[in-house]
Amino acid sequence: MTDRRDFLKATLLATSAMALPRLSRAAAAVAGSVPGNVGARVVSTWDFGIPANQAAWAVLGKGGKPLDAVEKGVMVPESDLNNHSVGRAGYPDRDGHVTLDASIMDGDGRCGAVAALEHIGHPINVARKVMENTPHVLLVGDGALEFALQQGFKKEDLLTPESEKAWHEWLKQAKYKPVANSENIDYHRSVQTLGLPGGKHNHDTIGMLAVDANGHLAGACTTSGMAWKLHGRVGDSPIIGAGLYVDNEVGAATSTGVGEEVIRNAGSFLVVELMRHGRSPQEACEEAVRRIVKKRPDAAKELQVGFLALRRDGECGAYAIQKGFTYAVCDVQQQDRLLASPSVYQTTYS
Ligand code: SD4
Repeated sequence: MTDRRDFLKATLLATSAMALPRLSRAAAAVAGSVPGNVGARVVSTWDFGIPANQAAWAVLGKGGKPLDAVEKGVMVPESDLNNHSVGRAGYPDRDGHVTLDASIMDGDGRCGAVAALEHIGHPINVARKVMENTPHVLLVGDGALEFALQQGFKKEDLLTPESEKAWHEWLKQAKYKPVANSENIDYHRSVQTLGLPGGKHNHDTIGMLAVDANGHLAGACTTSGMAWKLHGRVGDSPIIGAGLYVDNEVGAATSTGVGEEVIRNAGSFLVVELMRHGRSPQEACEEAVRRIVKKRPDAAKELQVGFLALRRDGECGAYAIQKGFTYAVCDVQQQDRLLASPSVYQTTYS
């Protein structure tokens, strides 16, 4: 047991999120919405959204395009986990493959995505190339890799020795059980709460939404998906309308948590449509979460899904099934704001 604990500790210390600034989780006040009309704004899921927002702000704050801003922004957690990167630090699927999902969308309807992509550290860049250089929206698996290599991306081995060891540990029990809020748990390297490998560590999805002063929007979402998933499993993050949806007429939404629940409900599209019909960003997120809970009430008690929405006037809102979902807000007034989303249940999982 001690060995295992030491191993986990070593693994955790070796992996990526250490490179990002540590944030005081106590600093996050509960707030479901933040008023708009402050000019450009960028919002992201989880605590690691703060440094990601700041990278996006370096583009957006200077009058750059929201699409460029979100691409640059989400590369921060991708890079951080590579040197650490999403891929390198991300745990593999149950067969030992690190497979990445990502999507990007402009408010004018252009979008691109990759799913189950192996060996490329910045899947968001490949998603953008799919959008710009192909007539398609989504490329998967070997085809996505082939395309990336044709576009000049370099093939990397994304499975670190630490991740490989963790995978071997997991194989001893081989139990798949997603754990709520593991994104922030992993980010803060909370060794005690991680416990045994075998169903945790589903970390590091970032969903980011940006709006410029003219109400032009864009969004990006990138993840290594759920650890220990079946080989070939694809979550919500690369599915336009599930993990991400953006429409300049209304606003944008993104999601994090157990992707299957989001896909079942076309979550991000639903949030945007609810805003189109007059709900505020927070009300829209609340309704989307409620639908997920209503569909599978028993399962919902233990799983996490969080939505984040940004209306074209800059107002943003968030809601989650479980307590513990946080989101970061960045605008001209403040670039490192972190808020705790309200939730259906109040149990703390982190
Ligand atoms: C997925 N929604 O693959 C992602 C996982 C996630 O933070 O959000 N992790 O289902």
